[in-house]
Amino acid sequence: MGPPGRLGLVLRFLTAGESHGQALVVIVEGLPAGLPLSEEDVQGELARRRLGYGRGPRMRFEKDEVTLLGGIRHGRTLGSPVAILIANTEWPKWSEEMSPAPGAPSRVLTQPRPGHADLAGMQKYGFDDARDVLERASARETAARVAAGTCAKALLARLGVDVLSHVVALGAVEARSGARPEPQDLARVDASQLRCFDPEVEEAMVDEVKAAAKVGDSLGGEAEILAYGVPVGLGSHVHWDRKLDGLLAQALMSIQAVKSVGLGDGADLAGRRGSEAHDAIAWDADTGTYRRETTRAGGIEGGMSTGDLLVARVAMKPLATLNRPVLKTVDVVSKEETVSFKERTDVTAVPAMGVVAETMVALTLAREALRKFGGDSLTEVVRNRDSYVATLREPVTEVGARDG
Ligand code: EPS
Repeated sequence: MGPPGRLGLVLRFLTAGESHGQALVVIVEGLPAGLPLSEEDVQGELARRRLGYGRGPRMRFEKDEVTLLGGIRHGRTLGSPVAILIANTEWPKWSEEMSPAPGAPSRVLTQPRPGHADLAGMQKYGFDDARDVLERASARETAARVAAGTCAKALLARLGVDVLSHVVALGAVEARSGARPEPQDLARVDASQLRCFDPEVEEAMVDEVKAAAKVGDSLGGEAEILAYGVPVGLGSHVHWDRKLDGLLAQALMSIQAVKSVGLGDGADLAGRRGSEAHDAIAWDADTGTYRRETTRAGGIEGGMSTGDLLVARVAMKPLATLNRPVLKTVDVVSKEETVSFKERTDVTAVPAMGVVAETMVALTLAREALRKFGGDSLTEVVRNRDSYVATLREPVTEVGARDG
């Protein structure tokens, strides 16, 4: 993960596996030693990714069976790469169609589905079977990302950073109050059928899903990702590829079906006057720190975290697979016009996308935190962080008396 070359090496992860293959695998490299991490932690995050009214039946029978393969001993990381396996419980049904052994599939998919990777992938890689593309392009891959994100969240928790998300728009229904959950509200958000913080809006969203399901249609929406406790100074203004906003945008845009990412008030800022578009700086004499009074910039200025609440808003398009034959396509063999159709799919996956977006934000923040506070053990990382934070604190009683 991250830009290639030197910058990507601090904390990186690599996933492998196909949607209906035997398993997904992820290797996370760069975690310090001594970080508490358990199979239950990973299971817990994976279960959160399966949440949400409007998911297809596969979410009920596809259990994510986790095995920690390497890098962890007696509940703590060793500083070596962490390898996690997520078995696909659907594998027995697919073992022949997806077999790695030489042979041929029983059925070749020659009708690429619009809105998916199918056609461009077939052309680019020279495949005549859309399955050779769609199995890897599938959002099933995000289960492996979430497993990696569990490691990042565990590290961030030790640094006092909490990342959470909530659904703020689904189809035509939007939460307009601006109310934001805090870390202690996460269980309540996860208990909501659509991971929505406002119960009234949640009800309208459920109706929206029911209405779309009835006519075999799908829905997109938006999730807001919040990171509490981010220290000032992650990312940097000195190079384009070190800017935290740029790194977050890339990480979030890489999520399947995501079409836009905004930080703070995002695209809304473009239509405002400058006097209404920025966050005033205030001095907090009680804590001896600066703070912003609003979150318009989303906690990032000049590519660096400001130490205030980090806010990202991520928009997902409606899933391109529909339970209704309306999207036109062409058979790549006969060149005849046909329609894309599937009998089993999700109506919406926006609640799950929010959890995946948390993951991508957590991995980005953990990587940038390690770049700034890096050490071989968790103790060393925390010590580096503490000494940095101590240098930021100014004497609270002698305002104006500090000399360089
Ligand atoms: C997906 C289509 C559905 C989802 C799947 C992603 O699978 P299927 O076509 O087998 O019913 O259930 O998501 C997952 C399996 C998951 O774990 O998120 C797609 O086309 O991306």
